[in-house]
Amino acid sequence: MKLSGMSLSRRRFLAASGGAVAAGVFAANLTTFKAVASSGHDAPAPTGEKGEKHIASSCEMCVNKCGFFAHVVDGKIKKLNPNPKFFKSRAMLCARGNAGAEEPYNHERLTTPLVRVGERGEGKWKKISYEEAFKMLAEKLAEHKVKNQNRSSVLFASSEGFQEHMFHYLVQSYGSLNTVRHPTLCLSSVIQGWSSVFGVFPDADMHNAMFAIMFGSNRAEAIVTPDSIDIQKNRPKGQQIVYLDPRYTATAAKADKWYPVKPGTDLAFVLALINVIISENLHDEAFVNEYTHGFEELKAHVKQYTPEWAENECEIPASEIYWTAREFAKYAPRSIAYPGRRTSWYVNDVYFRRACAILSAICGCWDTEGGICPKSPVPIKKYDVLFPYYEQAESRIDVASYGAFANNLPDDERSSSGLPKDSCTYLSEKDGSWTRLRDAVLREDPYKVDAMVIYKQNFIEAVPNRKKTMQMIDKMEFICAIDIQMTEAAYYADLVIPESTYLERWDVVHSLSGIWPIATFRQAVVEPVFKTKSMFDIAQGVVNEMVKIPELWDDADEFEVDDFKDEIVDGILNKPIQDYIKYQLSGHPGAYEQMLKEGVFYLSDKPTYGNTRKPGYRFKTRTGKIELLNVKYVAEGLDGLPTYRAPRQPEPGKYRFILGRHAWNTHTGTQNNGFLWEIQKENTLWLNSAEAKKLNIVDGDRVKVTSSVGEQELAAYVTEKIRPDCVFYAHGFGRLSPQLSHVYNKGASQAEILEDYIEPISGNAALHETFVTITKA
Ligand SMILES: Nc1nc2c(c(=O)[nH]1)N[C@H]1C(S)=C(S)[C@@H](COP(=O)(O)OP(=O)(O)OC[C@H]3O[C@@H](n4cnc5c(=O)[nH]c(N)nc54)[C@H](O)[C@@H]3O)O[C@H]1N2
Ligand SMILES: Nc1nc2c(c(=O)[nH]1)N[C@H]1C(S)=C(S)[C@@H](COP(=O)(O)OP(=O)(O)OC[C@H]3O[C@@H](n4cnc5c(=O)[nH]c(N)nc54)[C@H](O)[C@@H]3O)O[C@H]1N2
Ligand code: SF4
Ligand SMILES: [Mo]
Repeated sequence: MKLSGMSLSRRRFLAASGGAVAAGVFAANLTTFKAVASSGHDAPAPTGEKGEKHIASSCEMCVNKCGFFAHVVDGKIKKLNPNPKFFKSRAMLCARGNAGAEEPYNHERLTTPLVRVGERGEGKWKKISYEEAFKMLAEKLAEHKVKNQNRSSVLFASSEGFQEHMFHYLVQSYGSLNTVRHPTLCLSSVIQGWSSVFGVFPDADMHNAMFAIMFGSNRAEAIVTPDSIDIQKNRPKGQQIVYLDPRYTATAAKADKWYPVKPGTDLAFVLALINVIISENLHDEAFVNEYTHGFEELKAHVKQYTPEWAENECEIPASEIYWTAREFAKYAPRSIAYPGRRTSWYVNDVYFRRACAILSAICGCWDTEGGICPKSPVPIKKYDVLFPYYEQAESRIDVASYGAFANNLPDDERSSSGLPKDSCTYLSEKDGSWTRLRDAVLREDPYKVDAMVIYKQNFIEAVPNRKKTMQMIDKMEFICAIDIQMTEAAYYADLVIPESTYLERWDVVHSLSGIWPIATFRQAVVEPVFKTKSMFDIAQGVVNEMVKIPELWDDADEFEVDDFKDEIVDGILNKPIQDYIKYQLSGHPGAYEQMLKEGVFYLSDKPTYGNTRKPGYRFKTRTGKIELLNVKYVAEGLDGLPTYRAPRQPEPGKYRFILGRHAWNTHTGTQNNGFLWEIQKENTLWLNSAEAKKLNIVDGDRVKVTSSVGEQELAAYVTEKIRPDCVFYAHGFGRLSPQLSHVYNKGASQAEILEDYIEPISGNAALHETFVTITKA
C-alpha cells in the first residue's frame, strides 16, 4: 500500500482520536491515580512516624529519572508530585511516575531473601535472612572460582540505574570480566552511528528546534524527558515535526506529517534527503569546509540516491522527500534528524544512524541552539579506587570467541546488511553483546560460564529468543537475582535477594548529562516497608563475607588485597552511603544540602553552545574532523559512507514483527503494578484491516503468531493504524512467572517469538528482523 492510501486513513484517525491521544500521556491526575491518595496502602508505617513532609527524590519507573517531591503523611506515601526545579522533567510526572507510589506497598513485591527448594521454575522457596543470603552468595562465588580456576566463569548481568554503580563494586571485587549490560538490546547502534561521525553521542535540542524529523521515535508514548514534553509544548512556537513510522502512533497524531515508511528503509529516505540538499546546494558550505572530512566523497556517493529512487524503496513519495529536504535546510541549524534511543531495529542500524548524523553535519546543525549538541555533565567527584588484579580471570567470552561466529544471515541474504562475516566490530568491553555472549555461553567455548548474578535486568524477556535464554539458564549451576519483584529472572533463580524500591533507599549521585546537565540522587522518602536493603547494602554484605574466604584472594597480590580491604571495603562500603554522596558532591560547596532540599543540583540553568566550534577543536575521530567519511571503518573493511541495501522481505503470507513502547508501562517491570494494571491488562496484535479480511480475522479474535523460534497467542486488534506488511504487539505480557499474578500467562511475549539477529558493528540485537505468520487460534 502506498502512502496516499494511508494518509487518508490518518485524517480519519485525527478526527476520531486526536483528543484521546493528547490526553493520554502526561495526565498526572487521572482518576486511577487519585486512588493513591485516598486508599492504596493500609499497612502502618514501620517506624510509627507521625506528621507530614515533602521529600525530594527522583523516579525509577523508567530510565529518565524525573524529579519529584513525595508527599508523606505519617510515614506513608500519599502522592508523588512533580518537581518544578528539575528542568529535565519540566514539572511533569508521567502515568508510570505517578503509579510508582504503589511500588513499596505492592501486594506481590519481594520482601525477604529466598532460596529455591523445589526444581528450578517450580516456584518453591524458603525464606532466609539477608545475612544468610550474603554468606551463600559469597560462598558460591568462591566455589565457582576454585572449581573453574576462572573468575570469568561467573557472569554478571545488569541494567542501568543509579545502584548499578554499586553492583559493579561487587563485580569488580570478585573480578569477573564477563559483565553484560542493556545497551546491546537498546541503543548501542545509535551510539556507534552518531559517534562514528561526531566522535560523541549527542543530544537533540528539541526545546529550540524549529524542524525535526523523527524516525519511529515515538516520544508521545516512548517517553524520554525533556523531549517528550518539548514536542508537545513547542507547537505554539511553530515547531514542525515530520514523523516516520509504519504505525500510526500518538506521536503520528501530533506530527505535522506522518510517513508510514516501509519497515527497514529509513536509510533510503535519509540518503535521498542528503542527495537533494547537496545537489541543490542547500548545505552549509562554510561549516562543511571548516569542520568535516570527506564531503567530496559523500557528494559523489549520494548521486545515485535520488528521491525518485528512494520512493520505490521506502514508499514515501519523491515530492515529500524533496519537501522534507528543503524544509530541513531552510530551518537549519534549527533542524534535527532526531537520534532516537532504542535503535535495536535492523541489521543496518549503524549505517542508518550514521546517515542521520551526516545529514545534520552537512547542514551545520551542530553545537548550536536548536541543533544537535554534544552532551555535557555536571562534574562529580569519583573515588579513585583500584581493585586487585586477579590472575584467574579469562578475557570476556564474547571477545574470546571472536571469529567463531558468522552473521546470522544466510549467505544469499548477506547483501541486505553488507556486513562482515563476524560481528561486534566495536564491542564495548563493559557492556558486552547480549545475544553474542549467550551464544558463546551455550557453546562453552573457549571456556565454561556456569553461574550468574543478575541485577535489575529481566533478561528472559529482554533478550530475543526466549527458548535460547532458557537453554542458557540450563547451563547455569547457580543463579542469583537481585530484584524488587518476582520477574522471570528471579523466578528461575536459585537465590533471590530483594532490593528496597527507589522510594525506600538512598542512591548515589548521577549527572544526567545533556544539553542542560543536572545532577540528582535518591533519598529514602519512607523507611523500607519490609526491612529490605539497597544494592549498596547488598554489595557491602556480600563483599564482607567474601573477605572471610581465603580461597578468593590467593591469585592476587597480597599488598593489593590489603589496599582493597582498607580503601574499598572499609573506606567505602563499610561507611554510610551518605558519605559516598557527600564525597561525590565535595567539589561543590552547599550542593549536598541543596540536593537534600531540592533533589537536584546544577551549575547553570542555561545550556551552553559552541564549545566544539572553536578554532582548532579536535573531534574525537581519527582525523579530528566530523567524519562524513569514516576512515576507521574503511580500515576495518566496512563501508566508510552509508550504502543502502534493501532489507530482507517477508515471503508472501508472512509479516514483519515490529516492536515499540506503550505509554502506560516500562518494558517488563511495571505491568504488575496495581495502578498500571488497571489501565493496561493485556497486549493485542495490531493487524491491518485489509490483511485481517484476507485472513478472515475480526477484531477481538484470538490469533496465533508464529515465527521460526516460537509461537504466542493473543487477541487481534484490527486497525488501519499499521501498514499491511507488518504486525505489532506491546512488550511485557505473556509472562512466565506465576508470582506476577496480574500478567502471568496474559497476552503474548515478544521474546518468545523474536529471532536473534544482530547488528554486527555494535553487537546490538536487531529486533525487527523476525517474520511471522498469523492464523486464527
Ligand atoms: N522483546 C523486547 N525486548 C527488549 C525491548 C523490547 O521492546 N522488546 N526493549 C529493549 C530495551 S530498549 C531495553 S532498555 C531493555 C530493558 O530490559 P531490562 O532492563 O531487563 O528491563 P525490564 O524488562 O523492565 O526489567 C527490569 C527489571 O528490573 C527490576 N527492577 C525495577 N526496579 C528495580 C530496583 O529498584 N532494583 C532492582 N534490583 N530491580 C528493579 C524489575 O522488576 C525487572 O525485573 O530491553 C530490551 N529488550
Ligand atoms: N512509556 C515508556 N517510555 C519509555 C520506555 C518504556 O518502556 N515505556 N522505555 C525507555 C527506553 S529504555 C527506551 S530505549 C526508549 C525507546 O524509545 P523509542 O526509540 O521511541 O522506541 P520505541 O517505542 O521502541 O519506538 C519504536 C517505534 O519505531 C517504529 N518502527 C518500527 N520499525 C520502523 C522502521 O523501520 N522505521 C521507522 N521509522 N519506525 C519503525 C515502531 O512502530 C515504534 O513505534 O523509550 C524510553 N521511554
Ligand atoms: S518518564 Fe515517567 S516513569 Fe520515566 S522517570 Fe519520568 S516520571 Fe518516571
Ligand atoms: Mo532502552
